[in-house]
Amino acid sequence: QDRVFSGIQPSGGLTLGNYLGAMRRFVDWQDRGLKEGFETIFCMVDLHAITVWQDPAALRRQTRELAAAYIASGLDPEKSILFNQSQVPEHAQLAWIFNCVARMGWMQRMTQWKDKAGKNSQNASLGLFAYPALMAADILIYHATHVPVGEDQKQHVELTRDIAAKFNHDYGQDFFPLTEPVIEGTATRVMSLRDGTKKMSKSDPSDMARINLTDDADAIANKIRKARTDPEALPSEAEGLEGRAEARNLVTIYAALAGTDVDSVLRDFGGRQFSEFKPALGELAVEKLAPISTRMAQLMETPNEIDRIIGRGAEKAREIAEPILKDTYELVGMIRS
Ligand code: AQP
Repeated sequence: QDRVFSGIQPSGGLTLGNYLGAMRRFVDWQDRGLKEGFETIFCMVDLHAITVWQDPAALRRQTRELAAAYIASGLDPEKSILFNQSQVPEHAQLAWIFNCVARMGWMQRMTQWKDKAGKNSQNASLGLFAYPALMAADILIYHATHVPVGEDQKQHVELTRDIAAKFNHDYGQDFFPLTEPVIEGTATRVMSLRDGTKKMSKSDPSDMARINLTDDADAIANKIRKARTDPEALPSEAEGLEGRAEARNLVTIYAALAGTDVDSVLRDFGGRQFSEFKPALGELAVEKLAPISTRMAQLMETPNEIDRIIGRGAEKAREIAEPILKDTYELVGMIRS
């Protein structure tokens, strides 16, 4: 039986990268799940967010904002399970077991660890190092079979398979599924507007590097106008984007927002200068994002209602997670009485 799980960290304002690479695709999965009869589970991973410092008041606000963004993007709490990670304690409980299954060397190879800990890794939190084991627990506590993610999370989902395989081997049972990362769509890696070789990220120190889901029309248009580009006109075929990371990024964003592909965008804009393309992209981005930010703002006016929705989601999630944790403890040899 298929089951889909994914999550996003409430670690700051959401970006266009989170929307195109993750959220928008979660909605497609929700609809597919309804048609084909499988469950879809989406989470605000607050335990992951605190692997780097989060101000408590900001974390609360960002968690509610992420819930609002999920709903505003089209996730329906009646159709998908929508909840907050720390409200389902089974995630952390299974993560401990996985901390004992996963090997130090596996974690050390993770590029996210290397990028985020940087040269000063002695000062990074232990939680940041163990991040992928908690992520494996998020997925496997539901026996999820498919995890839609952006390109950057592929390595972590592959590690989830390694953890599942080692657990199954060590305890002699085919217990956890070998989950598939699902990386599909036009914009699986949206890049920074200031540097086409860096991922667009909510924690980038420069706000001009990203489009936030809460940016207003002027801010969106301004950021796109100021986005770094080269002086050439747009090519008429995709091969012409080779070695032009910034140009490729803007064309890819256009294609993803318009629901088309890069070739078709270049058919329309090939030979045109950025001075023509950028305003068109700005207009399209505002058209697609404004309804989401408006709906988010409405939802944020009633935080108690958001809390009620995610509390109900957590109850539903626990109904699945509890028995799986119980069986896991059983396999490991822990007494439950
Ligand atoms: N730039 C991106 N392009 C495509 N997909 C992206 N995702 C993130 N950035 C891009 C996808 O969004 C989902 C949630 O990511 P996350 O917030 O849990 O963690 P992250 O990947 O570390 O995202 P950020 O924005 O870079 O957060 P910070 O700055 O806090 O680390 C994932 O599916 C991810 O692939």
